[in-house]
Amino acid sequence: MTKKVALITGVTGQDGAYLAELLLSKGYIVHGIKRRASLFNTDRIDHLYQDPHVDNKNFILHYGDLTDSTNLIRIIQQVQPDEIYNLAAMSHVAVSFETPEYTANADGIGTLRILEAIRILGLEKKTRFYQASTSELYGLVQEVPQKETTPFYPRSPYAVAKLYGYWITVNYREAYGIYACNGVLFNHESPLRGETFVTRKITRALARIKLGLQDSLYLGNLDALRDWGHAKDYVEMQWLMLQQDHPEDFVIATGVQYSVRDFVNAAAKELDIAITWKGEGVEEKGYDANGKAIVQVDPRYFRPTEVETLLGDPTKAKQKLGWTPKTTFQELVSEMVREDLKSAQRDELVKKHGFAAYDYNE
Ligand code: NDP
Ligand code: GDR
Repeated sequence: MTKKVALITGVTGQDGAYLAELLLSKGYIVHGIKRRASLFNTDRIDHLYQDPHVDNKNFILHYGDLTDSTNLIRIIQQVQPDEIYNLAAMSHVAVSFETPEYTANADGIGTLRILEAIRILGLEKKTRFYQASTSELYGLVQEVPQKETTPFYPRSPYAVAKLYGYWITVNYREAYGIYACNGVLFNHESPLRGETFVTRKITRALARIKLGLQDSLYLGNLDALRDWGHAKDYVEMQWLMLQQDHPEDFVIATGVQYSVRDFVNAAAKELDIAITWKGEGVEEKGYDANGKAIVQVDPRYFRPTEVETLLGDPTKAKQKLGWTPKTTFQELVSEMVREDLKSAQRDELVKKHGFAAYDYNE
């Protein structure tokens, strides 16, 4: 039997790494697009690396960028993929306010470039397409919980760019009969999560505070509410969406909501440390626990327009795809804390033996 061929954009990111692993375990030949960087940027997928000099490789990397049409057309022509997973994006909501034009180019027009490549190469009937859409589309929420039919109200340049990506995917499905789907995924985290997203920032800082490598953690809006799942569970859905008889869009979420403050408390509990809350009126709310870890509100992390609350309704995915999330909030926090404690222990060892440790207080 010939092996299925998949192409993943954003293969070096959190989801890209989990998805590549999943597809390889299912017997796929997996191609990934990585960006050229001045330092190695393949940490998350190094365990999957295969020597380019040996035959019959099933994991192959290509240099590329979502802002370069010629590059995308060439790679897709060469690879002739059965499935494309478009995970690449400038994915940080706060940073999108600093780089709005680039974000629109990569996250919005980048999606169009891939769909056009499929069309230009005459692959409409062969290649299935997954678009990494987001709960950020709901922004200023119009309905609770949010489901596939809830109206969108994006609140950042990132979300507006992703809105274009969402609709161009729907349009190419309807106009050209491409099997194209949007996964509207709510926040999903893991030990592989980027260090500047709030969950990883918290687990990493508290683990270091536990070991005396730093004193404080600076955060923005502690009251923001999110529906947090595990990335490993969510990439399974990305694959399932491309295995159906007809292409459809799906909301993927846990249906349970916690605040940023809840996340801090859950991580502190795992590490058995108490928190002292400071700044922006938090003391007045009676949160000062005189603890070891100082969590301080820093307005620099507030966004010009915030998404205060997100809560997903994954009923359609449960019914049509038979999917339920496997990891609970507590299990997720526990795994992230455990992994960050291991790396803090490595830094502690280095420090004890006379080398300067990095200051990760960002
Ligand atoms: P990451 O930020 O971890 O990964 C993003 C990936 O995109 C990285 O491989 C990055 O490369 C790559 N990338 C960025 N810009 C470009 C570009 N111009 N050309 C090519 N590649 C590029 O994101 P996640 O893995 O968390 O998310 C995957 C996708 O899902 C993203 O599109 C994100 O917006 C979306 N999403 C994520 C959710 C989440 O909670 N994680 C929820 C909903 C949607 P490099 O490593 O070089 O930076
Ligand atoms: P989000 O994730 O914006 O939901 O986007 P992030 O973890 O950045 O923020 C979640 C909430 O926490 C608040 N917050 C902070 N956020 C960061 N990054 N740093 C802080 O110090 C901080 N303090 C409080 C934020 O204001 C926000 O309310 C993620 C990304 O993965 C997107 O790509 C994806 O589309 C959505 O999830 C679903």
